[in-house]
Amino acid sequence: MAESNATSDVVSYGYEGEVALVCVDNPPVNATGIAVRQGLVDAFKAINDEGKAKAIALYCAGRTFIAGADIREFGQPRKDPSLPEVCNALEASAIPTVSVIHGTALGGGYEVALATHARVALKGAKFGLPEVLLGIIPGAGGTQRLPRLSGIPFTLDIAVSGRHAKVEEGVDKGAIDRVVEAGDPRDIAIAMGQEVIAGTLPTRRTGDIDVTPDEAAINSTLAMVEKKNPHLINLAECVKAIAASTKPLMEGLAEERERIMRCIESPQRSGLIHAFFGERAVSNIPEAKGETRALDKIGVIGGGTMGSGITTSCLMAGIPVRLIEVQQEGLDRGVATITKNLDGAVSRGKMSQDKRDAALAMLEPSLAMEDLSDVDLVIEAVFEKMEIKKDIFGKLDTICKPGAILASNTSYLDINAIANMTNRPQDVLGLHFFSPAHVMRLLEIVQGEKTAPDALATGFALAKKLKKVGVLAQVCDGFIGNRILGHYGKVISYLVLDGASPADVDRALEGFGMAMGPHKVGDLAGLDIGYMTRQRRKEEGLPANERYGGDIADLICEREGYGRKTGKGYYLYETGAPVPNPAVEEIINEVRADKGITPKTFSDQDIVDRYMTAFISEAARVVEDGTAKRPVDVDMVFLFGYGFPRHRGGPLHYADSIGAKELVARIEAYAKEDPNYWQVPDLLRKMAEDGTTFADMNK
Ligand code: T1G
Repeated sequence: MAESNATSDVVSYGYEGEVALVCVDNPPVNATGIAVRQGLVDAFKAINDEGKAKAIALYCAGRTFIAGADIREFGQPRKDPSLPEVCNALEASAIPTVSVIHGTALGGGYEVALATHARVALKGAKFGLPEVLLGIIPGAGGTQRLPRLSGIPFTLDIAVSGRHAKVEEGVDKGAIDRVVEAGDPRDIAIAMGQEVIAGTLPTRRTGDIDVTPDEAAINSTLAMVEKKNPHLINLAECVKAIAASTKPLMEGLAEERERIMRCIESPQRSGLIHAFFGERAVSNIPEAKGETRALDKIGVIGGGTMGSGITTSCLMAGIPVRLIEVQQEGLDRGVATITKNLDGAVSRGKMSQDKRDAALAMLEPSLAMEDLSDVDLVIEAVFEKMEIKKDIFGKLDTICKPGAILASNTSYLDINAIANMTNRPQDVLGLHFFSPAHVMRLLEIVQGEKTAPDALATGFALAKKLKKVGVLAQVCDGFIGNRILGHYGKVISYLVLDGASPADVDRALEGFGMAMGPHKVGDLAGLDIGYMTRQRRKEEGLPANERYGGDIADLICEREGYGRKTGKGYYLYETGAPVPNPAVEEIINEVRADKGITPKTFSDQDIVDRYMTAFISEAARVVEDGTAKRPVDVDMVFLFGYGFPRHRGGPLHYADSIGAKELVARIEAYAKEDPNYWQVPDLLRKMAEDGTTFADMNK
């Protein structure tokens, strides 16, 4: 223990002269689990009872000041003292108190600091109230005390965005009292306690300060959150809790408590916390650990959309890239795209101009594949044609140095077939990026039969360097994401064939939380991509009794165009905003008539149910056959690669809210219309019999 008197196994206190020191030491981030809460209350009580101190300084051991409530406790039975009670006890201390902040004082951590009588931070530290990112709101006084120090507008900014602010900004806003040069938090705690005693560091109870009302800020923020995130109830709850800060503190705290409880009980909280832990869980696997190879220099083959996006991502992470193209025109185009991407990052405030210049200076364009002889890893990002890839990997086999990793960005081709074009299949794997590759965070890391463990672990190390979410996938057509998309994409065409309009489907799925309905996405991406895939599959011969759903889309491509880029697709784009294309309705009626289909009516819920049941059934099969390691891996693929609504947690987290029994019943009912498409996965049937959940499989 850092101090001599332990009040729990993670909190201790001691004295340096007339300064009492309270230390929290609860790795990894000093989250306020019950032992921290009880320890703090007991420490502050003991120091006040002993009366030996004239100031109390609270600091933390380890990498950071308290980074929040222990998220793992959510959904569990509550244990007192609650964090609000801890904060009230600290604020009530008769002996003046000061918090010393280092690392990230977030959520409940910053709320503890707000309840002390002054806040001093080490240079470089950050603070924030990111609870809304977890589907809840600050629930230990943050919505009530921060307005007392910094006003309602700043509190709205910090609490509704969930952003981490620099402590220097906090000083400007009164949210932090002082920033000191970095040093040992305990030493600074002693010095600040002495300053409190000397009166050179003023202290006051935050709760004693009045709040200036600001109806305009409250109402404009309410309007903004209800427009921007109509699905997230917690944002409006957060704004309304902040509005209550004009009441006496205890009344405001009571309202804040009532509002956070509403959020904690919502499925959004469960989905967002699943997303928080899932993002970390997917790389917390044996395959991602252990020996890795060098990643000092990367080669990218192909300067098209993907190749330039991947190159941009590597350059932004500070990794030099040699970009290879076969012709000068293509190479110039790639360099221009990369330059545009980097300039975009500067204009979006994602990187400084200096960093952008340094990144661009690490780009070495070349027309000679031989220039890849010294790179540590090559990422091939050329056309999705197996012959081209085999030819490239055959050449790389002789050009690249021993131990260099040879990766393909293919989105569905067989990595094993590519690996077998080399004498070093142990160095080959798939690194499947998602467009735009310098923005989308998902990276599917595809393990070949012979991929060496250190090569695979290097794939995860690259994901971490690029700040991407690396998910392990086994080889199959489409790996995890595109394989599941390939299945649920069919139900969308079946719904339109059987009676729904494209606009009905888009509206229903946008109501479910998708950022954009599938037909608008198709128009945006270009309908020609799907058209070519369908023609390829038809040439290869469709599976015998599969219902072909592409007639309508084929005719739209042949008669109307490819969507936004040609001005016409499912929608018309004359005015910019998408308007349903009347010609599409005629095509739909024509195809239905040809097929003798009598259109049915589908409610928005019917559409969501069919879509998600199809989605979940293929996702279950992907887990069942081991293509994905666990359900959480599938969830993260769709949160970080396909825009699945984050507050739903992912398709299989959402599946648990329906239950395996209901899902099996739905599939059996739908199977009466199409027994080939609607088949109950064995895993789901077993879950229905055993009463188990996908969450059980994540443990
Ligand atoms: N509770 C439990 N575990 C946590 C945690 C938390 N709050 N924060 C992080 N961890 C674990 C994480 O799962 C990982 O575990 C390890 O710590 C390192 O995290 C009443 C109710 C602090 C910026 O939202 O933003 O307070 O994988 O890998 O990249 O109003 O963690 O090693 O087993 O992310 O350096 C509000 C959430 C909670 C902060 C550090 N607080 N955490 O990032 O490391 S709600 C938050 C973070 C609340 C009150 C309400 C980040 C970080 P493992 P890491 P990092």
